[in-house]
This record gives sequence, structure tokens and C-alpha cells, in this order.
Amino acid sequence: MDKILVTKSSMPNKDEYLDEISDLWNTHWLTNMGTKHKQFQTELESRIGVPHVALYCNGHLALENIIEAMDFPKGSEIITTPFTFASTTHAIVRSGMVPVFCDINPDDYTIDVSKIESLITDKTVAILPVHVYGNICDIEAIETIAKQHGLRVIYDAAHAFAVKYKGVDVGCFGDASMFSFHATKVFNTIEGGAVCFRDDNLVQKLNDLKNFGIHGPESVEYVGGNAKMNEFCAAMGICNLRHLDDEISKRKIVTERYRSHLEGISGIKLCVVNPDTVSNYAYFPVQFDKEEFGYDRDDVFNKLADNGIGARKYFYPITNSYDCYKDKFDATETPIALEISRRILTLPLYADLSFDDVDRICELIHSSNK
Ligand code: T4K
Repeated sequence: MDKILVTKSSMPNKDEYLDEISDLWNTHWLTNMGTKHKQFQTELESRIGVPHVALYCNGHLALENIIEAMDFPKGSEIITTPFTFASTTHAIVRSGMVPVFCDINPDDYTIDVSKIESLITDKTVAILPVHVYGNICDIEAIETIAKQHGLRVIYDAAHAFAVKYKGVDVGCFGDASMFSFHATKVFNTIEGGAVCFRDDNLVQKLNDLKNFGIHGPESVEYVGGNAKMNEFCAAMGICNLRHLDDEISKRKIVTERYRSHLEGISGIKLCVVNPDTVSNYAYFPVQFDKEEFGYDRDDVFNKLADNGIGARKYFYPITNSYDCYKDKFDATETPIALEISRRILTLPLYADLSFDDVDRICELIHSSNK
């Protein structure tokens, strides 16, 4: 039987993509903000309803650039969560900031807003919450805290492209939001990412920062790197954007099939979805409680792996327990994130995952405790 991996990149029809890139053989303009880049950027701004989108070669560098663009003093503290991919914490550290870890909610794994204020010091400059798995953070509470304490808010929305909260696209919240368009995401540009923001003053700065800090032909204003999205990736984005709504509808059907098998089973906890959101069905995380289910996350992971099914332990270990941060942070200070990281398993999810495959995965999960 074929292996089933945690996800499978969505791709447009081959001819549609070839048609989209065929111009490039005439223009020979392959990167450095060409026509595909401009078209894709405009399409995103209009779909999201945000004044500005800056495109990047990946989500990680987008996050590093927006932190850098905010001009925080080196050594400033940024409140964030450790229940995330390496990128979130690394982006803060690589930008010369200090991550201060806040624990998460046990139901949707986003930042526990009741614990933010006790972490604020005179060095705190920003909150960097993660819309993990596409679950929306408590946006209103975060905005209130940020306003009261004069903090900036940068969302890691890597998983949340196309999610809506109370009818508004998630890219419209905070001072800025970062999306990842990596091959494994609901919407991909092969590799890619974006920052959404409203502040007109950031447009030129982000443009410069992602292009070596070059401001004009004879002027280099920042010590920037190279983080531009190329034309082939932008063309992939233009094509995939046409099919995004269909992709999300199919993921919804797969997700509902999983829920029909796994909801209400003792020892299995599914994600609680905020009723004010329209989901993008990015991931299907499941918690296993050994006491009640009989077997733990690793037992289920191994059982699936033995049967050619590649579930993933997103996000284990949590970032404040990484080897590279040894002796710097203490994961026991975020006990809920620590516990959930030991219980969580992300099941395979993609648009054309068949009902037969979902049924087989769920049967294997049920039989883990037999
Ligand atoms: N913030 C958060 C919260 C994030 O989760 C991420 C990235 C970022 C920031 C940074 O965004 P980017 O700089 O990546 O744009 C993957 C992705 O590489 C990463 O983008 C993602 N988060 C993270 C959660 O997952 P891996 O190491 O687990 O991927 P990999 O190569 O094992 O692939 C997983 C599965 O996807 C494969 O088993 C099969 C499928 N796949 C993979 C690739 C590469 C495809 O179908 N096509 C492909 O091309 O990190």
C-alpha cells in the first residue's frame, strides 16, 4: 500500500502553471520584483483586504524582516509561545531580541492571554502570538493588552492563510501578520511567505530590507539580506490562489470525516474551534491521554508508522526545550505547552486524502488500544 504522509502539496494543473510562466521565456526577468511578483502582491492585498503585502522567499525571513523593521532596541523582550515551529522563536533570537515564553490554552493551543501581563517588564516591546494550526488567538484581548502597555503586535500567522475572524481576514490584525506559503501549507508558492501590514512607512523599509538594504541605485540604507520571492514562486501563487477556495472545501470534508470517527472517544481530545472563525483546515491535531485511552501519543505514532502512515509530532519538542537553547529557557515555566507537546499528534490532511484512507487511519488509531 502507498505511504500516506502528513500532507501533500497542492498543485495547479501542469498546463495552467506552464501557461503562467511562459512569459518568462520572453522577458528573461526571473526575480527581483518582476511582473508576476507585482501581480501576485496586488491579488493578495485585494483578497486579504489589507493595505500592504510584502512578499518573501519564505515565511521565516518575512518574520525576521518585520521584527527588524520595527527597530526595537537590541535585547528587548518579545512575549511569545513555545508551542510552535522552530521558526517563531529563532526569528526573535536571530533578530537580537529575547523571547519570553507565555503558556498556551489547553483547548486551541494559542497564547493564554490571562498570563501575558505578568510577563511584561520595562524591556518588553512586543507580543508575537502564533495562530497555531490556523486557530485564531484571542485577538481582542491581545489588542487591549498591547494598547495599555504600548506594545506592538506581530502575529505568526504561518498556518492561518485564508482564515477569517468575525468576517475579517486574519491578515488584517495586529501591527503585522506573517504568512508562510511553504509547500506544506494550505496555500503554497513552493517556498514563500508574506507580511501583511497597514503602516505606509514600512513599505519601502521592508522592500529595502529584503533586497540587501538597497534603497536606490547609489544608496544602501540598511544591512539587509536577500529574501525576495522569485517569479516562478509568484506564478505558482497566482495559480494556486485560483483554486484555494476549492482546496479548503475539500480539506473541510476530510476534517469532518476525521471528526465523525474520533469525536467523543474517551482519552482523545480534538481541537476546539472558535465559533467566530472560518477555518482553513490546515492541520488535524489530536491529543492522546494515556490514562483514559490506554495508549499514549508515541504508541499511536508508531502504530501508524508501522502501517506506512506518516503522522507528525507537531510541535514536539517545544521550542524552549531545544538543545540550542539549553540553559537559556525553562520549559517547565510553560507546563501546559510542555504537557500538550507530549500528547499531540498531527494526522495526515490534504485535499485529496480519500475517505478510505481516513477510515483506515482512524481504525488503526482505535486498534492502538487493543
Ligand atoms: N512559523 C510557523 C508556526 C511555522 O509552522 C513555520 C513553518 C514558519 C513560521 C516558517 O515558515 P517557512 O519559512 O517554512 O515558510 C514543515 C515546513 O517546512 C515548514 O514550512 C512548516 N512551518 C513546518 C510546520 O513543517 P517539516 O520539516 O515538517 O517538513 P517536511 O519536509 O518533513 O514535510 C512534511 C510533509 O509534507 C512530507 O512528509 C510530505 C509533504 N511535502 C513536503 C514537501 C517538502 C510535500 O507534499 N511536498 C513538499 O515539497 O517542516
